[in-house]
Amino acid sequence: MGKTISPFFLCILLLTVSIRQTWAQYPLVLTIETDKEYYYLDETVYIYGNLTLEDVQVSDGLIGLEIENPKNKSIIIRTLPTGDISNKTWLIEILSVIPCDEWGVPKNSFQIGTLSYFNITLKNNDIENRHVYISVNIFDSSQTPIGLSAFEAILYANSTGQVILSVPIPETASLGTAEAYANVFSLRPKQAGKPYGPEKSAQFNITNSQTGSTLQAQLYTSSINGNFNLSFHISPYGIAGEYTISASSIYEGYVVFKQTTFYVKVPGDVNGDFRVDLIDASLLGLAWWSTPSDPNWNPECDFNKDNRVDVADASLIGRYWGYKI
Ligand SMILES: [Ca+2]
Ligand SMILES: [Ca+2]
Repeated sequence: MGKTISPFFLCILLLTVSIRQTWAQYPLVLTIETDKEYYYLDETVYIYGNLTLEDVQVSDGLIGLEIENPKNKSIIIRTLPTGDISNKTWLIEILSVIPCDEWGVPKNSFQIGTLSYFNITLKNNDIENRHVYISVNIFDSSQTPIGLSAFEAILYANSTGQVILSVPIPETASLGTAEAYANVFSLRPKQAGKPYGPEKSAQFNITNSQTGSTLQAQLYTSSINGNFNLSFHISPYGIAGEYTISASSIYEGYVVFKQTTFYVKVPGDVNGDFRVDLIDASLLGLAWWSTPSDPNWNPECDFNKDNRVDVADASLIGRYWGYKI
């Protein structure tokens, strides 16, 4: 009598194969990218990504994002939705963020060179006490991140809490309508902390001593069907070098953490030593008036990326002359 495979055994075998296929990859996948590998100071960085659970777009997720400059200082902490999250309830909600003075009295404009304050009220909807990392991140009217402040605390179960965070407004901030984003995480995103709920924002004005301004800020965040994106401007007074983006998310009990980097160069720095000096000027001289088809073409001299090395590029050397880290 020949041996036959029992249907029961075959069934177990198939089950094992299918389980293996399902679990070959961690079910929650987060991608994060930038539109370019490197940027110059005073350019706009565009970050985008996607969240999927078992290959299906997650359209009601939250991504915690943190960006550190080359000196390991955080310049951005934000929470980005991956779609419409308006009907969801959250473990912890930010009820309000109100620009104010140091005593908590509402105030809607701050002078450059002074401290701005933000009164943040949170509510813990959970039956457990929660450790919270609360941050406020401000962007000026040119979408440049200009300040960040954070605070850690325990938020008791089923209760509300309030904190006033201060952020200095730098002298280099653009005047006009600025935006403050309040966020709440279990830990900071860099430490794989997860967003507890959506961010909340408030507008205020940045003025100089003489006059206010009525410029309107435009916000470039949007999300649809599992995708998220964020764009921001790198300050012309910013720091050149390698920036790190950390992104974290939690969805249906799965957690993900991802990091990527981008590079910021100084316009005028041809040889990439983070200084703008005579060496760069002489390299620009060698490539003068060239286009990509010329033998003396040097793309590193074309700072404004218009495929010609000319006065526009020379003026950027002039503008950043003497720059060093
Ligand atoms: Ca240089
Ligand atoms: Ca050029």
